[in-house]
Amino acid sequence: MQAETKTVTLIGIPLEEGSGRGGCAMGPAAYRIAGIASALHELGYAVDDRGDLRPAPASDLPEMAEAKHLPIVGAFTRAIEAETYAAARNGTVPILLGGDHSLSMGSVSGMARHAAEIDRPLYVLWLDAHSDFNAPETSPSGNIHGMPVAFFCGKAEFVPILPADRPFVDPKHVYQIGIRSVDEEERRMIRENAVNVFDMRAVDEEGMGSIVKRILGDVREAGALLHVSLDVDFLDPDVAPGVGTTVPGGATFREAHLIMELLHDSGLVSSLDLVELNPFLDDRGRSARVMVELAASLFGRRILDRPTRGG
Ligand code: Z70
Ligand code: MN
Ligand code: MN
Ligand code: MN
Repeated sequence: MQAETKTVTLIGIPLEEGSGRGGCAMGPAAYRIAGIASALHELGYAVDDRGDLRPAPASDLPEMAEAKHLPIVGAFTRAIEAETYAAARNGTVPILLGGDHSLSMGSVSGMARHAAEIDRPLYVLWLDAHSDFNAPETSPSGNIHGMPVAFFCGKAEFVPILPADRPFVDPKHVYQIGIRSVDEEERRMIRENAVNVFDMRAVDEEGMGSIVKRILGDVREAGALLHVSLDVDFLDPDVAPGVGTTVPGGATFREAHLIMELLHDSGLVSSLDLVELNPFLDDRGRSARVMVELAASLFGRRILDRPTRGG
């Protein structure tokens, strides 16, 4: 069945400056203590832990009130883009251990560069309470973690962070589930750009399984790579309290596990972000452990064997 051992590359991102508060920088340490490497190793993967990226602030990027801590976030974007691209190009699955959600400006851009080189589209599954489609001009907070989707779709014009010829993700290839907090201008942006948004009402009316199977059908048909970005606040605060912006009415433990199991069965996932964990706000490591459990499900931990497509 498995011809060779698949490698996952862990990349720690101690970044919190995109979020407007302290704590997310402790995320990578919490994931390691919660046993992310051993969980993946037990599932049969070779685990290459690259440690934590710690780039110096970029001296060519200005401080901006509309995009706070741009020299730091921009330096991380560049380092993450390069590291994610290299990991994927080497045939491994990059897993970004965040860190706030601004890290996805780098991870998704790195995957977009890899996908373009192998001539395949990149699709993105965004599991979050928020759409994160603000631009510096529309953001009510100036926090860059509310902007990564607009950035990697080429819709948030900053001063140049990455090379001008970088490939963008088509917003029509972005699928968002769990959405329940969107700013006014942001709502207009996601509509204008035709982002595929499944808000909590859609989840309640249609069911998580049906939505995810439909999305995976689109990805398979397109022959695309699939990047998954999991924000802790996708989950209900009762399940995962360790996050700066808790929004009531989130995904249940069971809904989140179902997504991960369907993703694993699909064999389509090329890369993963685990973001917004704030260990300072967590309840004795509970949210860190839930996130590690979800990652393990995505990489094949299961209750019982089931026949899978092509399996
Ligand atoms: C708001 C903003 C956000 C995450 C909060 C919030 C964005 N839309 N994203 N928590 N992960 O400030 O742009
Ligand atoms: Mn987010
Ligand atoms: Mn969020
Ligand atoms: Mn298309």
